[in-house]
Amino acid sequence: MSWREINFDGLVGPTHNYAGLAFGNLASSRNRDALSNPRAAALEGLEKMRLLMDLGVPQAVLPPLPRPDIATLRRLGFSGTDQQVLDAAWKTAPELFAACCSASSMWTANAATVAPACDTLDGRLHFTPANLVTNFHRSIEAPQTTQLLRRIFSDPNPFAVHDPLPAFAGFADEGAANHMRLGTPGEAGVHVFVYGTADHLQSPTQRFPARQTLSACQAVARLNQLLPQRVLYWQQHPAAIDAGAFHNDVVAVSHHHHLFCHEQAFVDQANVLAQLQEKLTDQPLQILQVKTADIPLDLAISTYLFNSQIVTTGDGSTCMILPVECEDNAQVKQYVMERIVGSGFVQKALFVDVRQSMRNGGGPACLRLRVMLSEAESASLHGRALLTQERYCQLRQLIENDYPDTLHLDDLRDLAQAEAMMKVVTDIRQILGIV
Ligand code: SUG
Repeated sequence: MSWREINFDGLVGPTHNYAGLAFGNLASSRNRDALSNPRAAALEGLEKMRLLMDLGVPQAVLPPLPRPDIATLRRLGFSGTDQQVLDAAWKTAPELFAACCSASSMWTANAATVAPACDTLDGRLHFTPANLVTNFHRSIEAPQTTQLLRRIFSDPNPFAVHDPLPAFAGFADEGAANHMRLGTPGEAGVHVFVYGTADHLQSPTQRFPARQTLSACQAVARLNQLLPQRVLYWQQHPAAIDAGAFHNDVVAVSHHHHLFCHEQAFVDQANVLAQLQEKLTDQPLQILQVKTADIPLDLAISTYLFNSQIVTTGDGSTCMILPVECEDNAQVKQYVMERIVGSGFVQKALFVDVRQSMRNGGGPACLRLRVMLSEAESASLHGRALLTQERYCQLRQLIENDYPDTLHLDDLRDLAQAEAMMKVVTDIRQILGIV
Protein backbone atom coordinates (compact mmCIF):
# COMPACT_ATOMS: atom_id res chain seq x y z
CA MET A 1 0.00 0.00 0.00
CA SER A 2 1.41 3.40 -0.84
CA TRP A 3 1.04 6.36 1.50
CA ARG A 4 1.30 10.03 0.77
CA GLU A 5 1.33 13.16 2.80
CA ILE A 6 -1.20 15.63 1.44
CA ASN A 7 -0.92 19.29 2.34
CA PHE A 8 -4.34 20.79 2.95
CA ASP A 9 -3.79 24.53 2.61
CA GLY A 10 -6.33 27.03 3.81
CA LEU A 11 -7.36 29.32 0.99
CA VAL A 12 -7.17 32.88 2.32
CA GLY A 13 -10.66 34.29 2.78
CA PRO A 14 -11.95 37.49 1.15
CA THR A 15 -12.14 39.31 4.53
CA HIS A 16 -8.39 38.98 5.17
CA ASN A 17 -7.41 41.95 7.32
CA TYR A 18 -4.99 43.18 9.95
CA ALA A 19 -6.77 43.69 13.27
CA GLY A 20 -3.90 43.09 15.68
CA LEU A 21 -5.85 40.37 17.43
CA ALA A 22 -3.10 37.93 18.39
CA PHE A 23 -1.13 39.02 21.47
CA GLY A 24 2.30 37.39 21.48
CA ASN A 25 2.37 37.27 17.68
CA LEU A 26 4.70 40.16 16.87
CA ALA A 27 3.70 40.54 13.21
CA SER A 28 0.00 40.70 14.08
CA SER A 29 0.61 43.47 16.64
CA ARG A 30 2.96 45.40 14.37
CA ASN A 31 0.57 45.48 11.43
CA ARG A 32 -2.58 46.31 13.35
CA ASP A 33 -4.91 48.50 11.25
CA ALA A 34 -2.78 48.26 8.09
CA LEU A 35 -4.70 48.12 4.82
CA SER A 36 -4.91 44.51 3.65
CA ASN A 37 -5.04 43.06 0.14
CA PRO A 38 -7.30 40.00 0.20
CA ARG A 39 -6.94 39.30 -3.51
CA ALA A 40 -3.14 39.39 -3.37
CA ALA A 41 -3.21 37.29 -0.20
CA ALA A 42 -5.35 34.56 -1.73
CA LEU A 43 -3.29 34.53 -4.94
CA GLU A 44 -0.05 34.22 -2.97
CA GLY A 45 -1.46 31.22 -1.10
CA LEU A 46 -2.81 29.64 -4.28
CA GLU A 47 0.53 30.06 -6.06
CA LYS A 48 2.27 28.29 -3.18
CA MET A 49 -0.21 25.43 -3.60
CA ARG A 50 0.45 25.30 -7.32
CA LEU A 51 4.20 25.26 -6.78
CA LEU A 52 3.86 22.20 -4.55
CA MET A 53 1.49 20.51 -6.97
CA ASP A 54 4.01 21.14 -9.79
CA LEU A 55 6.78 19.67 -7.63
CA GLY A 56 4.74 16.47 -7.41
CA VAL A 57 3.67 17.00 -3.81
CA PRO A 58 -0.03 16.16 -3.36
CA GLN A 59 -1.92 19.32 -2.58
CA ALA A 60 -5.46 19.98 -1.39
CA VAL A 61 -7.47 23.09 -0.55
CA LEU A 62 -9.61 23.87 2.46
CA PRO A 63 -12.15 26.62 1.80
CA PRO A 64 -12.26 29.70 4.04
CA LEU A 65 -14.90 29.91 6.77
CA PRO A 66 -17.72 32.38 6.11
CA ARG A 67 -17.09 35.81 7.62
CA PRO A 68 -18.34 38.13 9.03
CA ASP A 69 -19.72 35.63 11.52
CA ILE A 70 -23.01 37.34 12.32
CA ALA A 71 -24.31 34.31 14.23
CA THR A 72 -21.48 34.68 16.76
CA LEU A 73 -22.27 38.39 17.16
CA ARG A 74 -25.87 37.40 17.93
CA ARG A 75 -24.62 34.90 20.52
CA LEU A 76 -22.89 37.87 22.14
CA GLY A 77 -26.16 39.76 22.46
CA PHE A 78 -26.29 41.91 19.33
CA SER A 79 -29.77 41.82 17.87
CA GLY A 80 -32.13 43.22 15.23
CA THR A 81 -31.57 42.91 11.51
CA ASP A 82 -28.21 41.69 10.25
CA GLN A 83 -27.34 45.29 9.34
CA GLN A 84 -28.22 46.43 12.87
CA VAL A 85 -26.07 43.65 14.34
CA LEU A 86 -23.08 44.74 12.27
CA ASP A 87 -23.61 48.43 13.08
CA ALA A 88 -24.02 47.91 16.80
CA ALA A 89 -21.00 45.63 17.07
CA TRP A 90 -18.86 48.03 15.06
CA LYS A 91 -19.86 51.00 17.22
CA THR A 92 -19.90 49.48 20.68
CA ALA A 93 -17.49 46.54 20.53
CA PRO A 94 -15.05 47.02 17.64
CA GLU A 95 -12.77 44.24 18.92
CA LEU A 96 -15.65 41.73 18.74
CA PHE A 97 -16.59 42.96 15.30
CA ALA A 98 -12.98 42.47 14.18
CA ALA A 99 -12.83 38.98 15.71
CA CYS A 100 -15.97 37.96 13.81
CA CYS A 101 -14.50 39.24 10.52
CA SER A 102 -11.11 37.55 10.81
CA ALA A 103 -9.99 35.26 7.99
CA SER A 104 -7.78 33.39 10.46
CA SER A 105 -8.98 29.95 9.36
CA MET A 106 -6.41 30.27 6.54
CA TRP A 107 -3.77 28.99 9.01
CA THR A 108 -4.81 25.37 8.82
CA ALA A 109 -1.76 24.19 10.80
CA ASN A 110 -4.03 25.22 13.68
CA ALA A 111 -7.12 23.43 12.39
CA ALA A 112 -6.51 20.05 14.04
CA THR A 113 -3.97 17.49 15.20
CA VAL A 114 -3.82 14.53 12.86
CA ALA A 115 -2.86 10.91 13.48
CA PRO A 116 -2.49 8.71 10.38
CA ALA A 117 -4.08 5.26 10.37
CA CYS A 118 -0.69 3.52 10.45
CA ASP A 119 -0.13 4.98 13.96
CA THR A 120 -3.51 4.47 15.62
CA LEU A 121 -4.93 1.65 17.73
CA ASP A 122 -8.10 1.27 15.66
CA GLY A 123 -6.38 1.70 12.28
CA ARG A 124 -8.38 4.82 11.41
CA LEU A 125 -7.13 8.30 10.53
CA HIS A 126 -7.94 10.58 13.49
CA PHE A 127 -8.43 14.33 13.70
CA THR A 128 -8.87 16.34 16.86
CA PRO A 129 -9.85 19.86 15.79
CA ALA A 130 -8.13 22.52 17.91
CA ASN A 131 -10.28 24.51 20.34
CA LEU A 132 -8.02 27.59 19.92
CA VAL A 133 -9.37 29.04 23.18
CA THR A 134 -6.46 31.43 23.77
CA ASN A 135 -7.72 33.94 21.20
CA PHE A 136 -11.41 34.66 20.76
CA HIS A 137 -11.24 35.23 16.98
CA ARG A 138 -9.62 31.81 16.60
CA SER A 139 -11.88 29.99 19.04
CA ILE A 140 -14.90 30.62 16.82
CA GLU A 141 -13.22 28.60 14.08
CA ALA A 142 -13.36 25.37 16.09
CA PRO A 143 -16.98 24.22 15.55
CA GLN A 144 -16.96 25.31 11.91
CA THR A 145 -13.65 23.60 11.20
CA THR A 146 -14.99 20.44 12.85
CA GLN A 147 -17.98 20.52 10.50
CA LEU A 148 -15.77 21.10 7.50
CA LEU A 149 -13.46 18.20 8.35
CA ARG A 150 -16.48 15.98 8.97
CA ARG A 151 -17.73 16.89 5.51
CA ILE A 152 -14.48 16.03 3.71
CA PHE A 153 -13.54 13.05 5.88
CA SER A 154 -17.11 11.87 6.13
CA ASP A 155 -16.64 8.11 5.83
CA PRO A 156 -16.56 6.76 9.41
CA ASN A 157 -14.79 3.56 8.42
CA PRO A 158 -11.43 5.05 7.56
CA PHE A 159 -11.83 8.42 9.35
CA ALA A 160 -12.64 9.76 12.82
CA VAL A 161 -13.12 13.49 13.40
CA HIS A 162 -13.49 14.15 17.14
CA ASP A 163 -14.99 17.15 18.87
CA PRO A 164 -12.49 19.83 19.89
CA LEU A 165 -11.36 19.58 23.53
CA PRO A 166 -13.61 21.32 26.08
CA ALA A 167 -13.27 25.10 25.88
CA PHE A 168 -11.26 25.58 29.07
CA ALA A 169 -7.88 27.29 29.46
CA GLY A 170 -6.42 24.13 30.99
CA PHE A 171 -7.09 22.35 27.69
CA ALA A 172 -5.90 25.16 25.40
CA ASP A 173 -5.00 23.48 22.12
CA GLU A 174 -3.60 24.96 18.90
CA GLY A 175 -3.47 21.84 16.76
CA ALA A 176 -0.74 20.58 14.44
CA ALA A 177 1.37 23.73 14.85
CA ASN A 178 2.48 22.21 18.16
CA HIS A 179 2.82 18.64 16.98
CA MET A 180 5.39 16.75 14.89
CA ARG A 181 5.00 13.26 13.49
CA LEU A 182 8.31 11.62 12.64
CA GLY A 183 8.95 8.37 10.83
CA THR A 184 8.39 6.55 7.58
CA PRO A 185 4.98 7.02 5.96
CA GLY A 186 2.86 3.90 6.45
CA GLU A 187 4.94 2.60 9.37
CA ALA A 188 4.45 3.29 13.07
CA GLY A 189 5.72 6.82 13.66
CA VAL A 190 6.65 8.84 16.73
CA HIS A 191 4.42 11.71 17.78
CA VAL A 192 6.00 14.69 19.49
CA PHE A 193 3.59 17.06 21.24
CA VAL A 194 5.03 20.43 22.20
CA TYR A 195 3.34 22.34 25.03
CA GLY A 196 3.97 25.82 26.36
CA THR A 197 2.84 25.23 29.92
CA ALA A 198 2.02 22.33 32.22
CA ASP A 199 -0.09 24.61 34.42
CA HIS A 200 -2.41 27.11 32.80
CA LEU A 201 -2.56 29.21 35.99
CA GLN A 202 1.19 29.55 36.22
CA SER A 203 2.84 30.17 32.91
CA PRO A 204 6.61 29.70 32.68
CA THR A 205 6.72 32.67 30.28
CA GLN A 206 7.28 36.30 31.33
CA ARG A 207 5.99 38.28 28.41
CA PHE A 208 3.59 36.36 26.19
CA PRO A 209 1.00 33.64 26.80
CA ALA A 210 1.83 29.97 26.35
CA ARG A 211 -0.99 28.83 24.06
CA GLN A 212 -0.72 25.06 24.42
CA THR A 213 -1.09 23.07 27.63
CA LEU A 214 0.34 19.67 28.50
CA SER A 215 -3.15 18.44 29.50
CA ALA A 216 -4.41 19.33 26.04
CA CYS A 217 -1.57 17.38 24.40
CA GLN A 218 -2.30 14.33 26.54
CA ALA A 219 -6.01 14.45 25.76
CA VAL A 220 -5.37 14.76 22.02
CA ALA A 221 -2.98 11.79 22.13
CA ARG A 222 -5.69 9.72 23.84
CA LEU A 223 -8.44 10.80 21.45
CA ASN A 224 -6.26 10.16 18.42
CA GLN A 225 -5.63 6.64 19.76
CA LEU A 226 -1.86 6.82 19.78
CA LEU A 227 0.22 4.16 21.48
CA PRO A 228 1.60 5.81 24.65
CA GLN A 229 5.06 4.40 24.01
CA ARG A 230 5.14 6.17 20.60
CA VAL A 231 4.40 9.59 22.07
CA LEU A 232 6.72 12.25 23.50
CA TYR A 233 5.75 15.46 25.30
CA TRP A 234 8.27 18.28 25.05
CA GLN A 235 8.07 21.71 26.59
CA GLN A 236 8.60 24.62 24.26
CA HIS A 237 11.36 26.88 25.55
CA PRO A 238 9.73 29.82 27.40
CA ALA A 239 12.43 32.09 25.92
CA ALA A 240 11.19 31.17 22.45
CA ILE A 241 7.57 32.03 23.33
CA ASP A 242 8.69 35.30 24.91
CA ALA A 243 10.67 36.14 21.78
CA GLY A 244 7.47 35.76 19.71
CA ALA A 245 7.37 32.04 18.83
CA PHE A 246 3.72 31.62 19.79
CA HIS A 247 3.65 28.15 18.21
CA ASN A 248 6.29 25.42 17.99
CA ASP A 249 6.25 25.68 14.20
CA VAL A 250 7.90 29.10 14.49
CA VAL A 251 11.06 27.43 15.88
CA ALA A 252 10.92 23.85 14.58
CA VAL A 253 9.72 21.78 11.64
CA SER A 254 9.92 18.07 10.90
CA HIS A 255 9.31 15.78 7.95
CA HIS A 256 9.76 12.00 7.96
CA HIS A 257 13.28 11.61 9.44
CA HIS A 258 14.24 15.27 9.25
CA LEU A 259 14.07 17.66 12.18
CA PHE A 260 15.08 21.28 11.74
CA CYS A 261 14.95 23.41 14.88
CA HIS A 262 16.51 26.30 16.72
CA GLU A 263 18.79 25.36 19.59
CA GLN A 264 16.45 27.26 21.92
CA ALA A 265 13.28 25.53 20.76
CA PHE A 266 12.77 23.08 23.64
CA VAL A 267 13.47 22.82 27.34
CA ASP A 268 16.23 20.28 28.05
CA GLN A 269 16.84 20.05 24.33
CA ALA A 270 19.82 17.68 24.25
CA ASN A 271 17.95 15.13 26.35
CA VAL A 272 14.64 15.26 24.53
CA LEU A 273 16.34 14.91 21.16
CA ALA A 274 18.21 11.87 22.47
CA GLN A 275 14.88 10.33 23.54
CA LEU A 276 13.50 10.83 20.07
CA GLN A 277 16.54 9.24 18.50
CA GLU A 278 16.07 6.23 20.77
CA LYS A 279 12.45 5.75 19.73
CA LEU A 280 12.97 6.20 16.02
CA THR A 281 14.96 3.13 15.17
CA ASP A 282 14.04 2.32 11.57
CA GLN A 283 16.23 5.00 10.01
CA PRO A 284 18.71 7.52 11.42
CA LEU A 285 17.17 10.82 12.34
CA GLN A 286 18.66 13.85 10.63
CA ILE A 287 18.67 16.75 13.03
CA LEU A 288 19.80 20.24 12.13
CA GLN A 289 19.89 22.54 15.14
CA VAL A 290 20.53 26.18 14.38
CA LYS A 291 22.80 27.89 16.86
CA THR A 292 21.91 31.23 18.40
CA ALA A 293 25.34 32.47 17.35
CA ASP A 294 24.41 31.79 13.71
CA ILE A 295 20.77 32.90 13.76
CA PRO A 296 19.49 34.49 16.98
CA LEU A 297 15.88 33.81 17.96
CA ASP A 298 14.66 37.27 17.01
CA LEU A 299 16.05 36.92 13.48
CA ALA A 300 14.57 33.43 13.16
CA ILE A 301 11.20 34.87 14.18
CA SER A 302 11.30 37.96 11.99
CA THR A 303 12.20 35.89 8.90
CA TYR A 304 10.19 32.77 9.87
CA LEU A 305 13.10 30.52 8.88
CA PHE A 306 11.56 27.56 10.73
CA ASN A 307 8.06 28.12 9.42
CA SER A 308 9.19 26.36 6.29
CA GLN A 309 7.81 23.23 4.74
CA ILE A 310 10.08 20.25 4.20
CA VAL A 311 8.57 18.12 1.47
CA THR A 312 9.40 15.03 -0.57
CA THR A 313 8.97 15.94 -4.21
CA GLY A 314 7.78 13.71 -7.06
CA ASP A 315 11.37 12.66 -7.88
CA GLY A 316 11.94 11.53 -4.28
CA SER A 317 14.21 14.40 -3.27
CA THR A 318 13.76 16.58 -0.19
CA CYS A 319 13.01 20.23 -0.68
CA MET A 320 12.55 23.12 1.73
CA ILE A 321 9.93 25.77 0.97
CA LEU A 322 10.83 28.96 2.82
CA PRO A 323 9.25 32.40 3.07
CA VAL A 324 10.83 34.97 0.77
CA GLU A 325 11.75 37.00 3.86
CA CYS A 326 14.56 34.43 4.37
CA GLU A 327 15.92 35.19 0.91
CA ASP A 328 15.74 38.92 1.56
CA ASN A 329 17.96 38.66 4.63
CA ALA A 330 21.59 38.12 3.64
CA GLN A 331 22.56 36.32 6.86
CA VAL A 332 19.62 33.90 6.72
CA LYS A 333 19.99 33.31 2.99
CA GLN A 334 23.65 32.45 3.43
CA TYR A 335 22.72 30.02 6.21
CA VAL A 336 20.11 28.37 4.00
CA MET A 337 22.41 27.97 1.04
CA GLU A 338 25.51 26.87 2.94
CA ARG A 339 24.22 24.98 5.97
CA ILE A 340 20.85 23.64 4.90
CA VAL A 341 21.32 22.93 1.21
CA GLY A 342 25.14 22.93 1.13
CA SER A 343 25.30 20.35 3.92
CA GLY A 344 22.89 18.07 2.07
CA PHE A 345 20.24 18.31 4.82
CA VAL A 346 17.83 19.00 1.94
CA GLN A 347 18.55 18.94 -1.77
CA LYS A 348 16.84 22.16 -2.70
CA ALA A 349 15.48 25.39 -1.20
CA LEU A 350 12.69 27.39 -2.80
CA PHE A 351 11.39 30.72 -1.56
CA VAL A 352 7.71 31.66 -1.71
CA ASP A 353 6.02 35.01 -1.34
CA VAL A 354 3.21 34.78 1.20
CA ARG A 355 3.84 38.29 2.52
CA GLN A 356 0.18 39.11 3.12
CA SER A 357 -0.16 36.16 5.48
CA MET A 358 3.28 36.76 6.99
CA ARG A 359 2.12 40.22 8.11
CA ASN A 360 -0.27 38.41 10.42
CA GLY A 361 2.40 35.95 11.58
CA GLY A 362 1.48 33.12 9.21
CA GLY A 363 4.27 31.64 7.09
CA PRO A 364 4.25 28.80 4.53
CA ALA A 365 3.95 26.07 7.19
CA CYS A 366 1.11 27.83 9.03
CA LEU A 367 -0.96 27.72 5.87
CA ARG A 368 -1.02 23.94 5.61
CA LEU A 369 -2.33 20.93 7.51
CA ARG A 370 -0.48 17.72 6.72
CA VAL A 371 -2.62 14.62 6.37
CA MET A 372 -0.94 11.30 5.67
CA LEU A 373 -3.26 9.02 3.74
CA SER A 374 -3.12 5.59 2.20
CA GLU A 375 -4.22 5.30 -1.40
CA ALA A 376 -7.55 3.77 -0.37
CA GLU A 377 -8.17 6.58 2.12
CA SER A 378 -7.42 9.24 -0.52
CA ALA A 379 -10.10 7.63 -2.67
CA SER A 380 -12.63 8.02 0.19
CA LEU A 381 -12.33 11.80 0.41
CA HIS A 382 -15.61 13.57 -0.14
CA GLY A 383 -15.71 16.39 -2.69
CA ARG A 384 -12.94 17.83 -4.87
CA ALA A 385 -10.50 19.22 -2.33
CA LEU A 386 -7.46 17.89 -4.21
CA LEU A 387 -5.84 20.56 -6.33
CA THR A 388 -5.67 19.94 -10.05
CA GLN A 389 -4.73 22.26 -12.88
CA GLU A 390 -8.42 22.75 -13.62
CA ARG A 391 -9.33 23.57 -10.01
CA TYR A 392 -6.36 25.92 -9.80
CA CYS A 393 -7.66 27.84 -12.83
CA GLN A 394 -11.20 27.99 -11.45
CA LEU A 395 -10.02 29.27 -8.08
CA ARG A 396 -7.67 31.78 -9.64
CA GLN A 397 -10.42 33.18 -11.78
CA LEU A 398 -12.81 33.45 -8.85
CA ILE A 399 -10.20 35.25 -6.73
CA GLU A 400 -9.36 37.66 -9.53
CA ASN A 401 -13.02 38.45 -10.18
CA ASP A 402 -14.60 38.44 -6.75
CA TYR A 403 -12.02 39.20 -4.07
CA PRO A 404 -11.59 42.82 -2.98
CA ASP A 405 -8.26 44.32 -3.94
CA THR A 406 -7.97 46.25 -0.66
CA LEU A 407 -9.94 45.95 2.53
CA HIS A 408 -10.30 47.91 5.69
CA LEU A 409 -12.39 46.48 8.46
CA ASP A 410 -15.07 49.16 8.30
CA ASP A 411 -15.87 48.06 4.72
CA LEU A 412 -17.53 45.03 6.33
CA ARG A 413 -20.02 47.17 8.28
CA ASP A 414 -22.05 47.36 5.13
CA LEU A 415 -24.34 44.31 4.95
CA ALA A 416 -24.23 44.18 1.14
CA GLN A 417 -20.43 43.98 1.26
CA ALA A 418 -20.53 41.46 4.10
CA GLU A 419 -22.96 39.26 2.16
CA ALA A 420 -20.84 39.51 -0.97
CA MET A 421 -17.90 38.13 1.05
CA MET A 422 -20.01 35.23 2.33
CA LYS A 423 -21.19 34.46 -1.20
CA VAL A 424 -17.56 34.19 -2.34
CA VAL A 425 -17.02 31.49 0.31
CA THR A 426 -20.11 29.61 -0.88
CA ASP A 427 -18.78 29.74 -4.45
CA ILE A 428 -15.39 28.39 -3.36
CA ARG A 429 -17.08 25.50 -1.57
CA GLN A 430 -19.00 24.78 -4.74
CA ILE A 431 -15.78 24.55 -6.78
CA LEU A 432 -14.37 22.20 -4.16
CA GLY A 433 -17.54 20.12 -4.05
CA ILE A 434 -18.00 20.78 -0.34
CA VAL A 435 -21.57 21.99 -0.04
O1 SUG B 1 -3.01 32.58 15.65
N1 SUG B 1 -2.56 35.26 13.44
C1 SUG B 1 -2.48 33.84 13.70
C2 SUG B 1 -1.30 33.26 12.97
C3 SUG B 1 -1.27 31.75 13.06
C4 SUG B 1 -0.01 31.17 12.54
N2 SUG B 1 -0.07 29.77 12.62
C5 SUG B 1 0.98 28.95 12.92
N3 SUG B 1 2.09 29.41 13.45
N4 SUG B 1 0.84 27.70 12.71
C6 SUG B 1 -2.38 33.54 15.20
O2 SUG B 1 -1.65 34.26 15.88
C7 SUG B 1 -3.63 37.45 13.46
C8 SUG B 1 -4.99 38.02 13.11
C9 SUG B 1 -5.05 39.51 13.21
O3 SUG B 1 -4.33 40.10 14.00
O4 SUG B 1 -5.87 40.12 12.47
C10 SUG B 1 -3.66 35.96 13.75
O5 SUG B 1 -4.66 35.45 14.21
